[in-house]
Order: sequence, then C-alpha cells, then structure tokens
Amino acid sequence: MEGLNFSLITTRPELFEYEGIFLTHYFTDNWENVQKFQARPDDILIATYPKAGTTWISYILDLLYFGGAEPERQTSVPIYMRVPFLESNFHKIPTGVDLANNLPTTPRLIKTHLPVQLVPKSFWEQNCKVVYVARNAKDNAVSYFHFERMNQSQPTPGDWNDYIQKFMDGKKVFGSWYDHVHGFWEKKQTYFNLHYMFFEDMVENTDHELERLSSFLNLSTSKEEREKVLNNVHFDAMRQNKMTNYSTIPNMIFSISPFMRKGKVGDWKNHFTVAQNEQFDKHYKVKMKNTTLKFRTEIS
Ligand code: PPS
Repeated sequence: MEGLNFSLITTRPELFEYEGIFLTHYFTDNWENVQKFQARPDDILIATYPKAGTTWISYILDLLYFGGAEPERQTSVPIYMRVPFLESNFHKIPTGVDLANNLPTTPRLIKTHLPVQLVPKSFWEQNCKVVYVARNAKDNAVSYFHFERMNQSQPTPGDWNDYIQKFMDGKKVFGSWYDHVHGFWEKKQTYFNLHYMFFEDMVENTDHELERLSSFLNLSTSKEEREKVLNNVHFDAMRQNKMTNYSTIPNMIFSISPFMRKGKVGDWKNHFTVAQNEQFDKHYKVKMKNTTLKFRTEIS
C-alpha cells in the first residue's frame, strides 16, 4: 500500500484563528503553496465541510472516472492518496499540494474543506468543476464530534454539551458550518460549474444523485455502470473496504469510534437532549435567516 509510513501522533493540536476561520497547524503549515496551487481546467474540486460525505463522494467520483480502467488502483491505493486533501500537511506523508501535483490521473480529483473565500483562486480562474456536498447541521455536528474523539490529529472535542456550543460558535477546524454551507450556496448563484449536493439526498436515493452528478460531469454512464458503482459505494461495502474506511491511518482510533460510523440521517436524535435541540434550533434560525438554503434533518 502506498503512503502509509506514519506513526501515531500523541499530542493533539491547538485550534487557532487564521485568515478569519479556525484551523490547526496541519492546515496552515503549507498555506502559501496551497494558495498558489495551479489548478488545471479539467481538475475536479470536491469541497465539503468536514464530515459531510467527502469520502463517499470522492469514491463515487473515483469509480465514475477510473473504476473500470485500473483494477489495481481499487485494491492498493487508499482514497486519501487518490484524492489528495489539498491544504493538509501531516508531515509524515507528502503534502496535499505535492500529492495533487503528482497525481497521474486526468482529471485530477482534489479534496478541500476550505470555506469558499479561501479556496485557491486558480480553481475559479480555470473554471474547474466543483462538487460540493452539504449535510444537515445536526448530523454533521454529531459525526464531527465522534471524529474528534477518535482522531488524535484533531483538537480535543470536550464533552458533547461543550462541543455543540463550539460548533454553534464556529470554533471548529475549518470554521463555521453555517458560513461554509452558505458560502458555497451563494457562490453557485454566479459560478455555474458548481454542483451542490446534499448528504440526505444521497442517502435517500443514491442512484438518482449519481445520475444528476454524471449529467453535471457530462459523463454518459449506463445503468449497469451505475449499478456497479452503487454496489461499491454502499455504506457496508465502504466500511469493509480498507481503501475507503481509513483503517490504514494510525491516528484514528477505531475502538473509540470508526471512521465509517453510521452513515445515517437523523442520528442526531440519539445525541441532542430536548433542551440542546431547542437551543440549537433557535440559534439556527438566526444564523440561517438570510438564506434560501434548506436542509432536511430526517428522511422518511
Ligand atoms: S472527512 O473526515 O471530513 O473526510 O469525513 P467525511 O467523509 O466527509 O464524512 C464521514 C461521514 O460520512 C459517512 N459516510 C457514508 N454514509 C453513508 N454511505 C456511505 N457510503 C458513506 N461513506 C461515508 C460516514 O459514515 C461519516 O458519517 P457518520 O454519521 O459519522 O457515520
């Protein structure tokens, strides 16, 4: 397997404010090179707030473009090497920028969690296709909480009550969920090469979302091809697959919580107390009052 030469990090990083959002040094250490990154017109940028379904959409795109052509890629190259995390600099593996610059594929699939205003400008200048996935705030917060518990390269999450307060305040790595989802939604109004997707729609009808995505990408995929992709990107299949489940990363302690945890809409109901939910809803109304963006927190 490529790129797995790193050991457990024992000290969790500090969260600090940088360029108007909260980050850790893993995402600021290579800042200038990230901002100077030269996108190519056929690059595809996968943009998300953390825990919105990045790995899922990355694997879907990877299979759509390269699933048929390179069978060994599917069994030997982990998803985080196929789809570099642009702003990352974890020191023990090449930076996201170096990985992206050395990608042998066309198109290059590149992942970012940066909010819209901090995306390197060459992506916009080159009119690259951007696939954005958003997830409802409550499930996103729950998923992020468990991720911070298990991932030793994230700041400590504190207890759940503390955690949701910080989430509401935007004091999380990559900043405010509210600003992130809203920022890309606004961008879509003037930048037409942006496909805005919802995690909830993907759970409800993955095939339909796959069709819409293929059409955005101008890919003509047959029903059979789509079925093959669907089988591979099912939650259970990705959870079993070492190339997509992140089990190859020592910093992630799966005995605390696995990366592929539940993959559901509505798990927030198992976490929020009635009082926390009321407070969250009240705050949400204020934060989201000036947007046409609507989320579903449950599906039938
Ligand atoms: S990261 O670390 O930001 O890249 O994480 P990300 O991949 O964005 O989000 C992880 C959550 O997505 C869920 N997931 C899926 N759900 C349904 N089906 C599929 N195939 C799938 N793949 C990933 C994953 O389980 C995490 O959500 P939770 O709610 O924690 O389970």
